[in-house]
Amino acid sequence: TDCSSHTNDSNNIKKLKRGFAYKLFYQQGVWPQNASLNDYYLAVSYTVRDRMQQMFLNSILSLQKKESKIVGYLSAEFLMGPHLHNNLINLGLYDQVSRAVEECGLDIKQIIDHEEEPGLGNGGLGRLAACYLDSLASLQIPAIGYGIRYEFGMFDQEIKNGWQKELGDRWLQPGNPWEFKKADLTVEVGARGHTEQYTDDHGNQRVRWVPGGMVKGIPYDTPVLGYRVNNVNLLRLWSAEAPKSFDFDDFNVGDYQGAVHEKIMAETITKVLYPNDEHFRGKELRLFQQYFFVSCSMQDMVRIHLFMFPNLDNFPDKFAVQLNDTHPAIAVPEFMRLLIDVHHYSWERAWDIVTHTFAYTNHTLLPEALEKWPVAMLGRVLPRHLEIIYEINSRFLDLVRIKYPGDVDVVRRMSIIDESGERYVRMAHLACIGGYAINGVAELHTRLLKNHTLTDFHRLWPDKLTNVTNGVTPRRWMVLSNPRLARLISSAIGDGWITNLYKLRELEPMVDDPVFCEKWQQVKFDNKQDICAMFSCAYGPMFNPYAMFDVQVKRIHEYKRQHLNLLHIVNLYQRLKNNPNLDVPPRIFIFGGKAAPGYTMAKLIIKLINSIAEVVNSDPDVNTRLQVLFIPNFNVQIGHMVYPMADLSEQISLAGKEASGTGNMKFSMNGALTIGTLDGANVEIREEVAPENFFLFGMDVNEVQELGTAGYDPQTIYNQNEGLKAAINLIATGHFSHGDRELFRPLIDSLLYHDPYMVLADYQSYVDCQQKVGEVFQDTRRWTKMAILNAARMGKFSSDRSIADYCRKIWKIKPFPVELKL
Ligand code: 26W
Repeated sequence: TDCSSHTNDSNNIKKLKRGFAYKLFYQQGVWPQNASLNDYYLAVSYTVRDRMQQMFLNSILSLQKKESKIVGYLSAEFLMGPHLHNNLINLGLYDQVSRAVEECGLDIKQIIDHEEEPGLGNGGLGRLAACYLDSLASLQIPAIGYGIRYEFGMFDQEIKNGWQKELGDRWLQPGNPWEFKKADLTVEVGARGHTEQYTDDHGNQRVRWVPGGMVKGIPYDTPVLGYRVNNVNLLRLWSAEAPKSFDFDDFNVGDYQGAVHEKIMAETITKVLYPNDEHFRGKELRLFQQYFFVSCSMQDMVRIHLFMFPNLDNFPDKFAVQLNDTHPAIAVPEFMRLLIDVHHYSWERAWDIVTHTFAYTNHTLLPEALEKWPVAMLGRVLPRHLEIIYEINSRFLDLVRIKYPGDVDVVRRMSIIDESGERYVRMAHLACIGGYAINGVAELHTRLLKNHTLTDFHRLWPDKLTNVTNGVTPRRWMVLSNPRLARLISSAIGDGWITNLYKLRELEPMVDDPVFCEKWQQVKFDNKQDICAMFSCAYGPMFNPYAMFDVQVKRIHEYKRQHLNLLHIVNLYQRLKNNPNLDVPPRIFIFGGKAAPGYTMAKLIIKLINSIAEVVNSDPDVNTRLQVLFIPNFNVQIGHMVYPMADLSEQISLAGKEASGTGNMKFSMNGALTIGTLDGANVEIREEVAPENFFLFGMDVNEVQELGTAGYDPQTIYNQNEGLKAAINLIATGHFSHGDRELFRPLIDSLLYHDPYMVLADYQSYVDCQQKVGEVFQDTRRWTKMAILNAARMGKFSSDRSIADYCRKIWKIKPFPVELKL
């Protein structure tokens, strides 16, 4: 059989090569000798895509079976990352395609790296949606991810003179081989206009919305493979187009300019992803983006449902619709409108269907991130929806009044309309009221939702709010990005861990096997060397793979406290300058992440990182033991390199601010130890790996709260802590800015006079903890044991577990394996 599988292999490789040549010739229109790398990337991708079609079409067929319930995952962001590599892994074709490509005289890595990643998300929330699509397919749960096909995704970041510069992300330019345009599934979406009452043919009083304008929504489908299963799910992204471009007859008689203008206006709707993470801005175009994709998606699900059933009575049995944060919460009034105005349901029956359809995931506690649209704006853009929201609210508040007689304050607090000043529609309230389930994304986060942010809703409906702790997919974040580690693990315990991450526990006894431990260290070392080699092009051969790689990659935000990390670096720099014999291991501090273009303080933090790097890296007194590196343009692709090479993972947000974090999980799975606060999922990670394998520092949520009410004064701390004072003063006096004392003043002043995220309060605890980290790192055997135990205990943080929780607790849906028939 060995021999026959070998001939199968070589047969398949022959077929793959023929596939490449065919695609080059017929699809790309080039001879192999004239083909560019892009031609080859496309030819290989189309060949691989063909291998998915059988499963894809059979899966679509099975969606149309009455027995299977479908998850509709509504998300304004899907940060998928590159497709080719992932699809090769999920198909089990990596080795064969790699050899076929090699026999064409090319390198599979080159081809894989050529892909322009679809960065249609800001960070955590968008990447979570992508991990969940992977797990849904792998667990054989029928699902459609619905979102927006932004023409420009997350901006590309360049660092110029230490500052962030934003460049447009033209990801579709080279051609996207993974999507199918489905022109025949186009839908129409209205905007603006007015509503009117009328009497229908049967004498019923009805309302209709007469939109002022229409746009077309065109779906583009991307297949989402599961890991070694036949199930292929669907990512359906909507693109906006003008309805009758260049048709001058109807409205714009002979008005060429006007017609073109209308077309341009329509197409701006899906032009660009808003790059603001955790900060709400009430931009009208953003509101319409949200409504646009939600309306397209709801119409699409209704169409699918009516293809199988005579009416929408049983819609909630067929679809579980998840709202990924409040960005798609306008789905609640939109579905009411479709049911009442279009399908002529009564309010009561429509409400019953709606409230058995939606479930809402909350991803943030930051007040500035909560979406609230000015009533006037919402009424202008979506007049019918505002009426429906008012009616939902009025009926809901009646219920509240009956539950809490005489309590006018609770009515004011729970109302969908915020009437404390200018009137706003609170989207979180709409999502809570319009669905049957609400969830937070980590135990601590859910507890805080229950006790603070959503406490009134929790009191009203005690069973509605539950926790589903986030997870990440081990396919992309281990198998794909860390092949050395994946091979080592599989050679020790088999490869069952890839689909059942709890199996990593079988690694625990290996901590006493010195050979295994050495191999583990070698993997980490090789991963570190890879990245050193990569950066030697840009920086010269300065990075030392024996140093500790201390990494913080995530969006740049004050609550995540990159500047706390910096204060420690400056302190270490001063100690090294003062004492050349200081007994600390060499360390490279690595940062990566994007700042929202309008977030001045975050951009200043990036400048400070690069300024410190400039001084420290060129100072021969310290630069053999302390280096700082800012990796530009952190995205999924760079994440593939970063998580596997890290020794230390920085998860240092102020307790109570990070809803969950998911980078923390990716690091730990790849054998990094965490220095972190008791925030988000750090709490559960520490619980799983055991306290002795986690570097904990800082205040917990209660202490943060107590300090806040007692009155927090950062200046007192500054005055009482010599090391801290010296570090801040060094920055303030212009040591890292060529003597310029003004440059970093806004940051320094913010720390000294406000310090909203209590950086100074946690400073000493952080520095002390970092001291301990350094000591443990010098004991290589101990560090390695801790690292292995971290990875071994990451079972809980597979997105497979998260999705299984959603299925059981919220969606009430079971696996539905796809069978292949020709
Ligand atoms: C409207 C402005 C805006 C835009 C994006 C507000 C909030 C967001 C996202 C919800 C921000 C986000 O990505 N939140 C992150 O979600 C992750 C997945 O649950 C969590 O792990 C992170 O802790 C949370 O910050």
